[in-house]
Amino acid sequence: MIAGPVEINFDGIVGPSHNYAGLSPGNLAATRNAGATAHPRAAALQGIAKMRANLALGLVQGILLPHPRPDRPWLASLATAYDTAPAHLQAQAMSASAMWAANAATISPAADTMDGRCHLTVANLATMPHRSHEWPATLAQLRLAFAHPDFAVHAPVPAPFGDEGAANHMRLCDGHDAPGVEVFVYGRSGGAFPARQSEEASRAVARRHGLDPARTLFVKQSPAAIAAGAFHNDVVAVANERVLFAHEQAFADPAGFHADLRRMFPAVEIVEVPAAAVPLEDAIAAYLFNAQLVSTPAGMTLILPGEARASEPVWRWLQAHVAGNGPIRRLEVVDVRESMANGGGPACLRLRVVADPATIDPRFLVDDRRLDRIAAVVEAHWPQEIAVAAIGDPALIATVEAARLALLDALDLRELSG
Ligand code: SUG
Repeated sequence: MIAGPVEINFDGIVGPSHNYAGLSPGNLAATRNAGATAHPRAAALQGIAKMRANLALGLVQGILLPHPRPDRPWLASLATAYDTAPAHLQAQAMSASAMWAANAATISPAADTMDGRCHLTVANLATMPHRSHEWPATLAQLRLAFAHPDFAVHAPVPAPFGDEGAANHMRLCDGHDAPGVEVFVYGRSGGAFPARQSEEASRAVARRHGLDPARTLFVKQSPAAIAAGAFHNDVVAVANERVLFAHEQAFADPAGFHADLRRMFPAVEIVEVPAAAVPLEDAIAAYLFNAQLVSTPAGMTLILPGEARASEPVWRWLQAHVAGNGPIRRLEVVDVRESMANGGGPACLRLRVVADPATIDPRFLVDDRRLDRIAAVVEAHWPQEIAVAAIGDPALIATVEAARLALLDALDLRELSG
C-alpha cells in the first residue's frame, strides 16, 4: 500500500472514433497523415500496453475516459446536427483528441499552493475548433476523480486566452511531494502556425492556483520551435524532479531562463541537447522530448516512442547520455504509433498528478486486472479501422457511441454517459 503523495500518470484511453482528419495546423505529423486510415482498436491497445509498461516500472497509473463522440450538444450549439452538419464540423465533432491527457488540465500539487490543496484547472483548448469542446467532458471527469477535499478543480480560463494545460507546464523539485518551481511556457503568435498557449492564460492559472511568485516562472517558447512544429512545449522539453531535459532551441531566451531557474532552484540539473547533435527537426520528428521522464527504483527513466529509436541522431545521443554520467539512467521504448501519427507521443497521452492515491476515486486508477477488463471492451467494441471518408457514416457513429457506453459499464462509470 502506497501512503502519501506520489506522482500518478493518468493516461487518456484512445477513443473508438480515433481518426486522421488532419485538424491541427502546425502539428506536422497530424497534417502529414491527414486522410490516412486509422486503427482505433490497435491505437487503444497500444495505449493500454504503455500503461502496463508504466505499472511494471512500479508507477501508479490512472485513466481518463474517451468523450462522447460525436459531440452532439456541441453541434446543437452550432444549430446543426450530425447528419446535416458540413463535413468539417462532423470531423471536428468526432475527434478522439481527448486521448492526449497532457492537454486536459494544468496541475499544481499541494506542496506548491497557498491553501495546501492540489489545484487543477481544466484547459480551454480554445485555439483548435476540434479541441475547444473537450473541456466540459474533461471537467466532469476531473470533478468525479478528484472530488476529495484535498483537491480544488477549476473551470477553464475564459477564451480567447488559449490554454493547453500541462503540455506547457513543467515542475522542478527535490522530490514530487516537496515544494517545486513551476514553469509555464507560452507562445506568441506571428509565425506560420498558431501559438496555442497564451501568457495571459498561464498567469491566470498560476494566480488561481495560489502559487508563490518566488517559485513561479513564465517562459517564452522560441518562435523557431513553433515554426518547426513544436505546437506544445512538451514536444521540445520535459522535466522531472531536479532534471530539465530540453532542446537547445526550445526557449526564446534559454540563458535567461536557466539563470532564473538556477536562482529559484539551485539543485536543478539542466540537460540540454544541442542542435549540432540533434537538429530541431529530428527531435520533433522522433519526439525525443515527448517522453515520460519518470523516477523509478532503478533510476530516472525516459519512456520513449519507437520513433526515437528509429532516428539515428536521436538514438546516438541517448546512448551516449546513458553510457555517460547523465541523470537519465534508463531508456524504455513503447509503441504508440497510432497516436504518434496524430502528433501525440507517450507524454501527450498522460496527465501527471501528485497526490495520495487513497484520495482519488478508485474507478480512475488501474492495475493489470482492470487493464485486462478495458482491453476486453476494446477488443470487442472498438472499430478496427476508420477511413476519413467514413466519418459521416451512421453505422460507424452507432458503433462508436455503443463502444464508449460498453466501456463506461465495464468501469462502473455510467454516470459519465450524458
Ligand atoms: O492537439 N493532435 C493533437 C496532439 C496533441 C499532442 N499533445 C501534446 N503535445 N501534449 C493536437 O494537435 C490531431 C487530430 C487531427 O488532426 O485530426 C490532434 O488533435
